[in-house]
Amino acid sequence: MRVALINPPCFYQFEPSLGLCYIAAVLEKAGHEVVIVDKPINTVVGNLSPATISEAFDANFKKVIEEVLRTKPDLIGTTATSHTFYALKLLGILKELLPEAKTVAGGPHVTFTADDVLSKYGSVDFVVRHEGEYIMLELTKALEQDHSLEGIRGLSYRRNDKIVNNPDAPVIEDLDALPYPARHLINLEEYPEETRVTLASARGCPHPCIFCEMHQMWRGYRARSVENVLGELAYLVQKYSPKRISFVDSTFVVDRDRTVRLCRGIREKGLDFIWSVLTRVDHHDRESLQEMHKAGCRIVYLGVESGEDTTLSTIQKGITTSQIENTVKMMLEIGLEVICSFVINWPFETMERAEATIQFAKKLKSTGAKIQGHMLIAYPGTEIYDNMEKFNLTPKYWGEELWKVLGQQYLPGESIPLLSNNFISERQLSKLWAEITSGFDFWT
Ligand code: B12
Ligand code: SF4
Repeated sequence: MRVALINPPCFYQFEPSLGLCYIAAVLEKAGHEVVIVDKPINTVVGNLSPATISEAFDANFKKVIEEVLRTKPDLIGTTATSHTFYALKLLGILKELLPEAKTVAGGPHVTFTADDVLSKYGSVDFVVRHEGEYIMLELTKALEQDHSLEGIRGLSYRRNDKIVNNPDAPVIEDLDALPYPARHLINLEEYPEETRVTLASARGCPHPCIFCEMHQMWRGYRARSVENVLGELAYLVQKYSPKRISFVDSTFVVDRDRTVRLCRGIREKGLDFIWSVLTRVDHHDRESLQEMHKAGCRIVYLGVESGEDTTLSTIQKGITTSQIENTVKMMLEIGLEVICSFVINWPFETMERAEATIQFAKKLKSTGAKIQGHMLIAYPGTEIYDNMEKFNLTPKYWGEELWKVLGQQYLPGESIPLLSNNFISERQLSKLWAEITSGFDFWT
């Protein structure tokens, strides 16, 4: 079967989609002909005018359509986050041009909104929930052999105008059994040199933060074996000589001893490359951080979220401000570049409390850390999204309108608070946003 997998153009697209590469690898292994249609907008947002970025977006949108038409696929798939929900419109356009082709959407947004997607977008035939590899394998088989879709767990579809959500598929326990992602289907040269090579050493997260859908999306935490990860790293170093490899694990250090084994393995194998991780402030100690540094880790993105212990507890982050300060200090002493990510406008946050977070962020900045600031967004699949009232949050936009606004969010100057809480007025939110954009290093 001929399959086209689309990574929709987006304003914030400096890494390729590993998810599509994984699906493509599994399908190719089963003998399918796969293309990944990927037209990244290679811009650093903020450096170009909104008009230039919009032009690039429109042009790449057209290029995607043209390439899919050239491919003449039997099945067209797209990945969709809440920010690239417009990918479903793209499927609509393609379905008109290629009416025989079946269409499927997957990814973190549609996993939790399958009913909505299928009821509002007649051009989407299937939604794949959670991990897509084996579900897509079953779907292609069923379509080729004209088999029933009933037994395909993890699949949502329409039958006689009714939406059917088959039971969830089991999680992929043995991640080592998956082939390496089919990066050869992507033109990595179109991505910035530092961020074009990515790797996932694990899936999911064991923590219950109320604003994050990672534990729901991946249903727990599963790691690949150290040997399997080292094998992929050796392959990547040999094939791409990457300037840097970005680990995209939701939270890199969950098992400190595994991290140390991985780091020692990198050195024993003589794998010479710089790498970055996303992680938390706990699960580390000086020795494990030193091992990371010795093995080439140079950049650490830390989910810090708030400068207030009460908020950290409300959002179930499971860390404290003193842990944050100690870990950041230790990381900076070891020579790591530390980028601390904060969120403003938490449930129950008052103006004073938000200001306290901003002061805390500035204090960390004065020690040498870089600061990233975000306004709270409630993503489907999170506890916050499911319990707006309980958390005293009022969405400014909802449903389709919200996804539309999110899709435009990376146009310079377009970022705006999307939720208000009972304790901070709109005017105060604008003030906070101004403080973030003027005082922090990065903001979205
Ligand atoms: C690397 C990364 C990026 C990269 C690359 C994005 C990409 N296209 O993969 C960059 C830097 C560009 C990026 C940007 C952003 N990201 Co980001 N990113 C990640 C991260 C850390 C890893 C993604 C990954 O490779 N995962 C591993 C692969 C195997 O999983 P996957 O891509 O989800 O794919 C699997 C399934 O989703 C499914 N699937 C996915 N697509 C499809 C398509 C089909 C047809 C099928 C059948 C199945 C399927 O099957 C795949 C294989 O199992 C995730 C968190 C995470 N750990 O997943 C956040 C995450 C995806 N990002 C997120 C966000 C919010 C953003 C940004 C808005 C930036 C920001 N402020 O944080 C932008 C928006 C960009 C966009 N295109 O929407 C959110 C999305 C939430 C949501 N509901 O939309 C996530 C989930 C983080 C979080 N916890 O909130 N991101
Ligand atoms: S915010 Fe980080 S630690 Fe919390 S659930 Fe998400 S990935 Fe895990």
